[in-house]
Amino acid sequence: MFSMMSIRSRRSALVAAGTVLALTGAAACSSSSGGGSGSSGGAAHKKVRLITGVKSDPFYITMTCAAKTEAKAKGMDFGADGSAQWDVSVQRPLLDSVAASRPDGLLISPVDTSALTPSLKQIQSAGTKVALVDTTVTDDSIGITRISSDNEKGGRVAADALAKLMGEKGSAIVISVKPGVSTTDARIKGFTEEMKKYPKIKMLSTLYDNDLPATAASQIQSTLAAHPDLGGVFAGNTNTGQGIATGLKQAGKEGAVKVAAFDAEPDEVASLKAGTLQVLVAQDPASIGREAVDQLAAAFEGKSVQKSIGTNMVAITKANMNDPSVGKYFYKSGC
Ligand code: T6T
Repeated sequence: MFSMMSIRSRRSALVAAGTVLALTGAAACSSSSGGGSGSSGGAAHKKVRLITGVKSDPFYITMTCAAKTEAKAKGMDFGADGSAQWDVSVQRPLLDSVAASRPDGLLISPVDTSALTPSLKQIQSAGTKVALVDTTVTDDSIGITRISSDNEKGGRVAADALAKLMGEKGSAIVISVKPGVSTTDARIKGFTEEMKKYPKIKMLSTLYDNDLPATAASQIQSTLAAHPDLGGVFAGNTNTGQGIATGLKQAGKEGAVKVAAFDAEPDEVASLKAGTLQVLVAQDPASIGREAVDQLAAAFEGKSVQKSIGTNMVAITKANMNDPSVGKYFYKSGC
């Protein structure tokens, strides 16, 4: 259960409502849409493409479903695709092929903060309006809008929740995707900084699983073998959360080792219900997709565009998971 508290940051507010902690997204600033792809008129019939980080990932499936519905309502010619795995060498050819089709707008979750920037600069200078959704790139000149959760804040929420579950003592570890992913890097930053408030919790070195559940499963088992006092784990995203749940089950440590995991895809929700995972920091991928389409439409219509938008997150536990206001944050596996 979470006590009432309110924490405000530049882009979002963490407001507790009963047992549900909600991060309220907010528009940080707006700028004129400026030039464009040379295409005139409104949003109708504009060619818009979405490239997600991993096509089979329920976070991105939920985002795609919402973006598709919003684009259809605005009469856009919308298409979506995604990498088969979290890898620049897989996403780059996808980006280059979409670029060759000269879309009016592109929504993309770049799988690296810099490797794809040359391709993104090229597509943007050819006139395509780019919206960065979920992940971003370091180069601020990319993207007329950037829409994501406040991932650093979400990492802090996970740290406070996990510390309380651990009785504020023992060893803990972070397992995440790979360095150079803007979202999960921010989560780790927030988590590790917040954990410094709990001096009796010893943080072990962060491990990376390349977004492979099987790797996360074996990593948690080898960590348990080396550190029998392991009391807590922070899982940086869905596949990591799934893998850690599997590894704890295989080690017979369900519930003994507390886990705070990012996201709320079906397997994670099932593990929360089973008591293998204890906290899910759920994002709002549907709003990310919807807002991105709306910002592209505004740009096509020559209206002002919000340069960055923070979307909601909610900390979900077994105690509040049946609350309808929380259930709407569970991710989909299809639409
Ligand atoms: O956590 C999400 C997303 O925010 C992150 O950028 C990559 O992993 C997910 O898609 C979940 O697998």
